Amino acid sequence: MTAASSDDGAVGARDDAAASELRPLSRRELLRRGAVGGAVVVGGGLLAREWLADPSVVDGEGHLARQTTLTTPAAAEPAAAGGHGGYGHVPPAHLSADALDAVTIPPAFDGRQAVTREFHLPVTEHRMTVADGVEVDAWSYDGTVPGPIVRATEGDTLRLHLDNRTRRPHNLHLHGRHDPAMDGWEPVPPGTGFTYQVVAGPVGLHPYHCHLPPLAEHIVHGLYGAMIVDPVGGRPSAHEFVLTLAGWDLDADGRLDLACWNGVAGFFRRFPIRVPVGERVRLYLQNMLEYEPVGSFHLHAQTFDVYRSGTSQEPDEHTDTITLGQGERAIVEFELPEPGRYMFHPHQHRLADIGAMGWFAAV
Ligand SMILES: [Cu+2]
Repeated sequence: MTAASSDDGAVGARDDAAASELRPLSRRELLRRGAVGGAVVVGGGLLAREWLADPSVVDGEGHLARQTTLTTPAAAEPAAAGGHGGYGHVPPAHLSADALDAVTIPPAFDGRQAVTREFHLPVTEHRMTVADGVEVDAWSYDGTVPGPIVRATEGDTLRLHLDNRTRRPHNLHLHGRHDPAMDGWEPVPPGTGFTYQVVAGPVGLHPYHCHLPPLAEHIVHGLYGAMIVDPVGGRPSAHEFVLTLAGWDLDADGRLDLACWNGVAGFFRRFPIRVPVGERVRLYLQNMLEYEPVGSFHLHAQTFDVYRSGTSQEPDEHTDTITLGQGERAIVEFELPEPGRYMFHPHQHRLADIGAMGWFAAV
């Protein structure tokens, strides 16, 4: 993975625009990138009802017939509170719609099995802009918060190379099943490294995170990520996204000041996640909140299948809200049958109010 720091220290905005111009955009990329550079800008005076019903128009080829920016118009938001709008903070103004793609869209299942997969996870400390006008001292794996999405097929050998480039000890603890000698609770001193080698399993979604005491301090600074372990042969085709719920404690008082899906407050409120109408969507959800005993994911206007921890391929329940304790995770699947915007947020509404509210746009 490439370190993803931009000039001002914002993380997640990968500088690969030039490379992306050299290859045709996939349908998925088209849907995502259509959110920027549109020819028709949604005016600030558009009524909320019109805005909700008109995410954009896509022709039969999947091309955007009428490019429309999906940035949220102020008029479609509830009354502003504290200058931040009704749902907490807004993302940094310089971030584009694809700024979090690297930590949101997982690498595609590649069909390989019984192979060795290597991931390089340097730990660094740096400034990161996590809401409009809000910078934090972030500690990260490979320059992004959350860290890189690790993906493997059950039974693969995973080699995770930790390189501690900071002035304090860190490490990498994997959830899931593995040799206890590779559990990652032992400190990796500053300036040194360690390679964790495990056999990927069981099938599911498993977080990884730093396990240096005090754990809450290390996690709330950004040292966490997601590991997807696919069954041999993969899961049925779907549009896949990883959403990690976590937060930032700006004044070190043991209480979150910002809550985020994938590190940046309000990002998916500004830039809805675009999915095709009627096609299967699979979310890999995990709760890496500190200082909050519980989080959840609630989807408006549609219900979904829940696969708790992703360890079974038969759904555990069908609902519109799933509650996740710290470290818990789930895979959820749904289709959005009608064009429009579908809100999502934790049902702990303080978390939505401080930045963890977002939208899906079915187009
Ligand atoms: Cu740490």
